[in-house]
Amino acid sequence: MSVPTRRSAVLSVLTLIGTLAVPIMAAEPAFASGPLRTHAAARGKFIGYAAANGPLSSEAAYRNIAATEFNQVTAENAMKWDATEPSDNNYTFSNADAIVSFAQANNQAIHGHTLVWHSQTPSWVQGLGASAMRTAMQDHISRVVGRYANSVATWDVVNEVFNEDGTFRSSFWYNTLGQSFIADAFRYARAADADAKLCINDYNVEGINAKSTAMYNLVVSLRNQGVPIDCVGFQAHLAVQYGFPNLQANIERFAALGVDVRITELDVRIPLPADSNEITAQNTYYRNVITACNNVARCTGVTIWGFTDKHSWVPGTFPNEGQALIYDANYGVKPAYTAVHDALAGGPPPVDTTPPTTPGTLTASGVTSSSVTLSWGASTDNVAVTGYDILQNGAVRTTVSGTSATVSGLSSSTAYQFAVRARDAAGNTSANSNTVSITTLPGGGGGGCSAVATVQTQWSGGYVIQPVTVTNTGTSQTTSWTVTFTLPSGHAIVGSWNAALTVSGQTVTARNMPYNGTLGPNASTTFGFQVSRPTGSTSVPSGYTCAV
Ligand code: 9MR
Repeated sequence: MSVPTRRSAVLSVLTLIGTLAVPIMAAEPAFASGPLRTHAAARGKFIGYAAANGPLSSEAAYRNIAATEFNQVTAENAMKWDATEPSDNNYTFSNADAIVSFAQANNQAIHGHTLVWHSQTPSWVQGLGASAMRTAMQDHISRVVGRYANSVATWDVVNEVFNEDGTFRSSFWYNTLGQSFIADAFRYARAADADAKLCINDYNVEGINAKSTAMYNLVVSLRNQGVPIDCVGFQAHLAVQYGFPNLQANIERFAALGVDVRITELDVRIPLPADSNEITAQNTYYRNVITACNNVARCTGVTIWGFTDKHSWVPGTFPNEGQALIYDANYGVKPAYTAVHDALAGGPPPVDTTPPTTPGTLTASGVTSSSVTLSWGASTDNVAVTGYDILQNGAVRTTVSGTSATVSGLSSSTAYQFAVRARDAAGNTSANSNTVSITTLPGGGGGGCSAVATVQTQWSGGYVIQPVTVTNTGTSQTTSWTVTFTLPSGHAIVGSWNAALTVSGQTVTARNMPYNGTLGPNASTTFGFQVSRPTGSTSVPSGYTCAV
């Protein structure tokens, strides 16, 4: 028989037993057909449209698409000042209410557009002195935001306050009240609805440029003053002839400030007549906008400014340009629809660069001469924790899915340091946990075992020894064991079970079978055998010894 060396024993038990072995899978993106809103929702985003009251009330095709494809709505005009308060303290909400009702019936989030803007604001406001203008602004915001406090989730509080060079627009607001009208508008809106997300919105701020940098600096300044601003809106009225902005980088820099980013008024116009290259470019622009928003967690979604070329503001503002939306004038889907759909449905999943949180306190227990049990607190992740790396003396020993593990195969009387870190599916790893230091127990007694034999039955010509109980009395796991005993003269082994017996002179050697050689500390197994003996003999074997 060969007693295994420590090295072979160590190698044979070089296993790690993870507990709670239930990996958490990240959600797959939605796929294939299905309306836009299904795919956007699967990403936790909105896909919205700007609602026009005319077709909403009179065209079934418009209503069907609006209800089916979108999970968010912005009133294209119905919540603006000229629509809601055309004369002082004379409020008219019928068009706004119609859009709110339709949205609620179709489970759509409602974005309020817009409270304070230089355009579409009645002349009675524009002619007020500073004090009266501030009061009118406060009254208007209080009344409109208050009315929709339970239905409108997000507001464009101020709209288009910058010039292209980043200076403030010389609007009647700015000229009468100075820059402070912006902070005041946000404070009045917060007072009217503590929960709504409050945004600043503008055009030509999609890329990184002087205007968007002015907006960025204003957001920083407002937040430093404690002004309640939660989000920025990039209108994204794009045109294929002007090139695509560096949108994602710009979204990312705003997101890093801790504000949400919305694409609020997307359309992509084309000089008419459109050629195939321009249509291809339009598709790419739509896809790029959706993808940029997909890629940044704080980009909450994209609203398309309308959805059908039948009802678009573009031809009325830009002569000889148009076809800017994703449905044609007959409500047929255009390639741009497919571009939006596929970017929402089948585009790459969001790039995850957020590491899991650091695991909770790591503790060690159950130290033996060759193993230790480690336990730690679970980490969390913006997507999912997929596993924990166990670091042994600074190097990754293995990765397990649970929050405890037994590390085996250690050398006796040896100092080790362990730490753990969490990882996610994107390969981000958390900071390391605290380090625990342990020293394994001495290995001298690591290989001990005992054998206790019982005479089950005997008769004049023989006997049965059952069980012989083999117990691991050491501190490490066995891989084999051998029991020897002395057979009285004239006795012969007739048969055996659960061990392989060989006889040499009067010495019998019983070795484990392939299936019962492995015994953890304190674990037992049994074997038995039958012996014949000369008539008249009453003796039985003696001198049982066990070795591993
Ligand atoms: O689409 C809107 C159009 O019907 C109105 O006539 C126009 C009046 O100013 O406003 C359009 O919407 C604008 C939005 O409110 C703010 N950003 C620019 C949009 C297009 O002009």
